[in-house]
Amino acid sequence: MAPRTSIAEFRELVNSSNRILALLGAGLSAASGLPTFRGAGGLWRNHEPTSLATPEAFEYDPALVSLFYAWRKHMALKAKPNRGHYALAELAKKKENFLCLTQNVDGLSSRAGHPESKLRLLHGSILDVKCFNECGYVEHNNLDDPPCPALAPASEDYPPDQTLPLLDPNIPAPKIAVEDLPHCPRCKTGLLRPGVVWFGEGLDTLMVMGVENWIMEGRVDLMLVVGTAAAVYPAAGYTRKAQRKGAIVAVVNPDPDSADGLTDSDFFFQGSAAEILPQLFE
Ligand code: BJW
Repeated sequence: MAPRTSIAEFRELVNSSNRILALLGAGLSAASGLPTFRGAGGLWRNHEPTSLATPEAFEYDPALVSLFYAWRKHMALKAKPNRGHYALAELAKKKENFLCLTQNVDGLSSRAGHPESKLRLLHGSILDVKCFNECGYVEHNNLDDPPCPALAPASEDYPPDQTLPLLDPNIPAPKIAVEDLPHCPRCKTGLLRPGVVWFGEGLDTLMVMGVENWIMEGRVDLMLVVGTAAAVYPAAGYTRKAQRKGAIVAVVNPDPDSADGLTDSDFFFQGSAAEILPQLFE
């Protein structure tokens, strides 16, 4: 059966829902000017963004991966939450039994005022910094932009009609010596890396247990899936789990074919999350 598209019907469902789970992805922040990973977000220089999001990539070329994340951090700090972030934050304040799982590391949901107790940062935060050698050093909410002088090319601002040289794949990436990258102040030997979850790394165990418990401990009335290709696990699997607990699933995405695993959603709202979410929760 084709998914329903009636906003009026959906608003009634939101009002009558007791427990609501939301899964957010990069598409939510697209209207804030932050690129997505797959599809229209495109390449970073000539790299697939996901190919830089691995410990192996960092080990192989720490300067390139550090530049990528320094640029992403600069963009996240410059960006402003959009109407979609604010609409979700308001819904979270209104609904007692609301849990929001964001795959985004940009901090925009928090900056929109989303209650922290109802927000789980599945893939960490780009503002956190930790030791790549796993000596245990972690720093939260580091706002250094650029993170060190050698990474300054990632924090340059260019007029919108010009391409930042760093982003032009025809211009060689700046040569940065490993010694000039930020090092761990505790063990002194490890490089500092962003506090995000790369492919092949586990998510925070306690957080995952908390999320699974929340889903299992009662009927989920409504599951919102916003701006994600739902291609990365364990995040992508939460929709099925919620469905098995009775959830009605609603997807917000401009591309109806983007999320292969979500073709059997109950509601589908085609368009930008920044435009659609405020209409859904009015
Ligand atoms: C709009 C829009 C607008 C555009 N409005 N929408 C089970 C099966 C198979 C594999 C695995 C499995 N379990 C684990 C794995 C391995 C792996 C995995 O999932 N691989 C898949 C590729 C299959 N998972 C892991 O490694 C995870 N770790 C783990 O499970 O540990 C245990 C374990 C390890 C190994 C094996 C087995 C178990 C960790 C995953 C970490 C993902 N990390 C990244 C980088 C984070 C840091 C950073 O930001 O750089 O997370 S990768 C990247 O993908 C990032 C994102 O959060 C994530 C999801 O992307 P998202 O948000 O969906 O973005 P896009 O770009 O894909 O989609 C954007 C969407 O928006 C599109 O649909 C657009 O149409 C839409 N859109 N404009 C609304 N205006």
